[in-house]
Amino acid sequence: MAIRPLVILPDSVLRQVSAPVDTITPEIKSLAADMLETMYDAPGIGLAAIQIGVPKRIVTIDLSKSDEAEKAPMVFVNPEVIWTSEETNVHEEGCLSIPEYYEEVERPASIKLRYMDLDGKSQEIAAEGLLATCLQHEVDHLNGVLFIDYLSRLKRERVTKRFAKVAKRESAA
Ligand code: K1U
Ligand code: ZN
Repeated sequence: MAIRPLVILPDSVLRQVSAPVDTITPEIKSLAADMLETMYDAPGIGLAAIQIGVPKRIVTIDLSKSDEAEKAPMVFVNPEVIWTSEETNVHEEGCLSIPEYYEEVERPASIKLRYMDLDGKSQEIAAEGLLATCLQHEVDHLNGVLFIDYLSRLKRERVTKRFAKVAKRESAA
C-alpha cells in the first residue's frame, strides 16, 4: 500500500471524465487500497481515483470518526446515482484537491446508488445525510465536476485564482 500525491486545483486532470472499470483485477484492488491509505493520511472522508491522477471510476469513503477504534472503509467501483430525492439538503463541503476551502452546497438529500464491489458484484445502497452528500461529491469528481462549480461565479473565480497563484509560486521555487 502507498500514500499517493493528491492532484490540486487548478490542475486540469481534475476536469477529466474517468473511465469505467471492466474487471476487478489485483491492480484495481491495490489501487483501492492506496486510495484508502491516501484518504486516511490526508485526512479526508472520501476520495475519487482522479484525485490521485488515475482516471478510473473508483471512489473510497469512510465516515467513521478518527477516534473510533474501528475503521469503516467503503469502496465503490463504477458508482451510478440511479435516484435522487426532490428534497434537498445544504451541507458544508470541503475537497482534498482544494485544501482548506469550505463552502455550503445544496444537493438532493437522499440518493440511491448502484456500484460494483471489490468482488465484482453489482450492489445498490440508499444513502442520506453526510453519506449522500459525500457520494454525490465523489461521483461528480468522476465526471470532472468540482463542488466549486455549484458556487457563484465570483466565489469560483476567486478560489481558482488563489490556487493558481499558489501553483505558480510553487513552480517558480
Ligand atoms: O473528495 C474529496 O475531496 C474528499 C472530501 C469529501 C467531502 C467532504 C465533505 C463534504 C463532501 C465531500 C473531504 O474529505 S474534505 C475533508 C473533510 O471533510 C474532513 C477531513 C477530516 C475530518 C473530517 C472531515
Ligand atoms: Zn473533492
